[in-house]
Amino acid sequence: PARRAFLRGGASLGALTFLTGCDIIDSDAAEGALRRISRFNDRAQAWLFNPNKLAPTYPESAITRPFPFNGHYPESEAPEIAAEGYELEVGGLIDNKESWTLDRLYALPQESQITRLICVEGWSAIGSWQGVQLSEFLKRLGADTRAKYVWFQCAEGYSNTIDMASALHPQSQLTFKFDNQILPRKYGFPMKCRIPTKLGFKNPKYITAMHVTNKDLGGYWEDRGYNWFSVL
Ligand SMILES: Nc1nc2c(c(=O)[nH]1)N[C@H]1C(S)=C(S)[C@@H](COP(=O)(O)O)O[C@H]1N2
Ligand SMILES: [Mo]
Repeated sequence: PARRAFLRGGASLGALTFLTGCDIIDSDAAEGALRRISRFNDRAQAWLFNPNKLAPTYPESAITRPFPFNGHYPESEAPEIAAEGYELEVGGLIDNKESWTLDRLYALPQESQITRLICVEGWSAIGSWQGVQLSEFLKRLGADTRAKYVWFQCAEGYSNTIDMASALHPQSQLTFKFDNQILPRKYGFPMKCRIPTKLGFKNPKYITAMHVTNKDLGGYWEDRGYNWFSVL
């Protein structure tokens, strides 16, 4: 039974003690065991991830207003990026390494989604986002989609590494607008990546660079012990 509970993604304290042979309130040993279990969960979740399963979508009337801001700092300290001079740097395992100005990005075919953002801190909110499908953008870059990861660098030092299957998921979006308006500063101007199949912290805002890679370059919260895969 402990094993089954474990595979459902949540191990009880008792099960953890049973599995790891260490007292959970105690020590570095427990911390190390938790990290190993977390990595195990990441692998299990990657195997279980169904690239065709869609996140739920909602009507306009369900949009949360005002939509919350979140970051590891107060809203007043959110990066302020000037549209003029902004360029998205692209690199790694792609054919076309030319940077993207906002004009070029805005000219890409766009689609819309009304989905729920779920934060590990214990809140969720429904938002409306518009942008280009990440898979379509990767295609235009001539990306090697057999590569394992897509890595995002953000203006204030935040970062994320996303597995390629999730990057290619039909609802994963390079997002330029919130509620049909140019993305406001608090939601990540000029660009965020919306991945409704993943927790909020796997949705980078203020993106300045994107690389296709076979190397796991980690991320801000991942490096601090959060589950890497963080699927919903
Ligand atoms: N660049 C950057 N992106 C980020 C964060 C951040 O601190 N910096 N926080 C993440 C977290 S934890 C959440 S829940 C969402 C919040 O997005 P919102 O401000 O649009 O609600 O952004 C994610 N992306
Ligand atoms: Mo979050």
